[in-house]
Amino acid sequence: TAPRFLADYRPADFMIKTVNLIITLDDTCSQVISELSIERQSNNKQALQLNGEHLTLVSVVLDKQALSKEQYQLSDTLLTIPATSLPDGNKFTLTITTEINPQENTALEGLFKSGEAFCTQCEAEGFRRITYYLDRPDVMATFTTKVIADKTLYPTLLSNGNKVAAGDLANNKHFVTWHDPFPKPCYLFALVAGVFDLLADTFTTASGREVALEIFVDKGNLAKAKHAMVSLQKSMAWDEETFGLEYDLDIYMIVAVDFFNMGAMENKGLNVFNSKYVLADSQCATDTDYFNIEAVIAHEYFHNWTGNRVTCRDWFQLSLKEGLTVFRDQQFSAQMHSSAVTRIQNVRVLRSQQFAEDAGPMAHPIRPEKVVEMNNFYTLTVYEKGAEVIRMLHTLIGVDNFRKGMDLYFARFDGMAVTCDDFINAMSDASAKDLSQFKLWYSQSGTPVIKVQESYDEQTKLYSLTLSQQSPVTKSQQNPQALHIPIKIELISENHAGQSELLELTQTEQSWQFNGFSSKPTLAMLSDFSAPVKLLFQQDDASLLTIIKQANNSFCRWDAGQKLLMSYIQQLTFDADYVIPNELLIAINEMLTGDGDRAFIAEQLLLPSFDEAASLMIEVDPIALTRAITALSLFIAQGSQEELLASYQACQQLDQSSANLVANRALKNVCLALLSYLPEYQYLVTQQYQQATNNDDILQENMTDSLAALTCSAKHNLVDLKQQLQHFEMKWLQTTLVMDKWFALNASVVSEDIFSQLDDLLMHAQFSLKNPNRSRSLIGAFTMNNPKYFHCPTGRGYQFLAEQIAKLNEINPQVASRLITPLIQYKSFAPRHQKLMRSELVKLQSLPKLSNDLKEKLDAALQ
Ligand code: BAL
Ligand code: ZN
Repeated sequence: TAPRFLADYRPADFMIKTVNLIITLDDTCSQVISELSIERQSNNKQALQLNGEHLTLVSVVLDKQALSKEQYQLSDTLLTIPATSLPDGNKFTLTITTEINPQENTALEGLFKSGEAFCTQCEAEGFRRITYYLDRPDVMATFTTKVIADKTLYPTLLSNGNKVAAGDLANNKHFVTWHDPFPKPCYLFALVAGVFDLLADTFTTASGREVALEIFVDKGNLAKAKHAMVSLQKSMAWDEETFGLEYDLDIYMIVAVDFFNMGAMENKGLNVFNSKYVLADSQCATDTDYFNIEAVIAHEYFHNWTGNRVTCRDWFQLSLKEGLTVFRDQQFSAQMHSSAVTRIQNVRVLRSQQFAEDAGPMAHPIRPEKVVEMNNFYTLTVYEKGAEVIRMLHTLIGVDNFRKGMDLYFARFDGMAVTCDDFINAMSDASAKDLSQFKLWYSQSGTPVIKVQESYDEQTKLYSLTLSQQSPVTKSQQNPQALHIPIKIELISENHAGQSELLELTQTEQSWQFNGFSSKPTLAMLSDFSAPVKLLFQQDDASLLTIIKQANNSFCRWDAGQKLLMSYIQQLTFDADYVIPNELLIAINEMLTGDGDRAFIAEQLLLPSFDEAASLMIEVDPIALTRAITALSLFIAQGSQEELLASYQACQQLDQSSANLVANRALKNVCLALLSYLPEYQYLVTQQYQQATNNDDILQENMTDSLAALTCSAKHNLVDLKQQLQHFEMKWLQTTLVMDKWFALNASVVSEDIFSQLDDLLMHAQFSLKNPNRSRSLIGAFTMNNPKYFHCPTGRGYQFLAEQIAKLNEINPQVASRLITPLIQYKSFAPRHQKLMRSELVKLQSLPKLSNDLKEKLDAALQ
């Protein structure tokens, strides 16, 4: 497929005003009758070109007259009705009948089967697999959908909007008709049919309307939907309080399914969710699962305004809705939990994965300019960096102006499909801030590097700070411009307790002076991580230790610790005999024996991951890096063992509110992870596993603790590991989401025989490449959590990944294309590894039936 360019955007020649769908469900031959009322937009007599893929066309009827085959043209991707076949008037009705095979749809785009249920995924371009349509987000229509299916097999029939009719039909069939009064693009269309348990509740909006809330889950899972329901109610209240945004339909439905490419989908009034982001109880879900469920429920709910009421003009504008909605869900999570810890976790994701993406062959601005396969652009850049761009805007104009800007955005654009520029203009008008330079964040890719130089004049007591910025030069970005970057800093000195400043860096190089320091202050850069940048700033250990102890900003305190740890990892990578200074242990012991927030201390003790470290290094030697991280962990474990043990035990004994329980578990399990490097403490792992997974009192069982113990067992390949994994498997064999964790654990075992284990796992009765969660839990977990063997010097890890991608290419191109990420980023590794990774990519490039998704990435990686 040829690339599409942002610069080529043209408004549609035709609009679709209403869509009447009658969908009769059948496993292998579902019938779709689509009646479209169409309006020509200009007097130019253009042909009508409708998108359609994997469809069998049965008939085309124009204003009640059947068209003969000579009156239209059909290709694999388009139904074209030439101007000569269209009526003279500007309005007409087109009725198209098609047939589709949901059972064979393993790509999980359009209408497909998830287990026994039918469901849909239309974003970005899946609706064209349901019927011929103008499949673009700026074509917005009101939908009425009649779903017909067998009454016994599919008692629940759902679509967008409100239920307007239902009844029985012949042959044990029944129907339900749904009407959505809000015009929407077809990517927000949804249909679900199946047998479900229903958790029902209500929410009363600020203006007093009662909204029915319905969560549909597989039979037997009702109790596991409660957390999702409470999360939804919290999200609805938060959006009213924070942005004055109320829900607009009478009903909000969520359906949890097991086969889903994404995390969830914000279809109007009918969200479809990966069951991973709905189902939880303390026995089978971790604290992280609970957190993520709340965040994803919030994210999809927030889309109702930022995405659905105001949507994207074209897919290049994806960050308009995604960056903004991620920012909104991050703010929500920060208010529901510790804002410091939430921010730290956001930044970890950004620095470990988005920075790597922005430095790799698929680097793109948050508003891409060229796309081959849109599904390849649901990226960390569009989402996470997109959210950072919104956050910078929030920092630059302030919370009150941001709210005014949001109000203006909705006042101007409600019910419309708009652009990122429209959003920024609303923010600029509302705040009277010139954001023209800020807009460059939308068109430049790569992580900017900020060089920091400071000086202090003993005579004048003047402290000077010079910052210079450089965005990367790439083939598609020859001449990057200076960006508008909010830099929040803190100056720590004896006579100034953390003086905070917001600097606006707009030039390539810029200086600031600060008066009145009796001695050189210590600079804490990027409070709250105020911009998604890398710093080039050599700060000595003493300064970092000062920041750890004295900075007001908790992010800066955490970040200084990470910098210290990172500098030791780097030194150890070059020199395995490097002697780590004891000051590190003193700082760690102070944290452990102090009375700080336990969740925060847990973050401080968590070493930079392999990916985080790698994204900050050049030509990473993965073997040396894994060794360095192990050496540093061992050093801390040995040097702080008494304090770690004391903290571990103290956390276990505390029994307070549930927020504290989560923090206690976080700290306890970081301590366990470090202690488990020492053989004399490995009994704790066995003990914890027993208590958390095999307890006489079932209420004491806890998945966070169980998984933490198993992770230690897998990392050190402990003697009990095999038995634990077997026990865990038997216990959870019937619980799909927990079995995903089991597959992930198996893939993470650091053991010589991992490759034969992986082969066995692929053959496991419960493994299937057709289920995206399963594929990710085995293949994704191996590549992400097992760097030692993924990067093993023989290249076998790379080969394993490439073999699975080759199979997935034909089963589910979207999943294949996600999983290939670590291979295409080969240029960040040492030449020996680059060569091995590259050779796998070359082999993949010659696959027969190579999907667009993979082809786009392979072409970029190998050019
Ligand atoms: N719109 C795709 C799923 C999400 O970002 O919510
Ligand atoms: Zn989203």
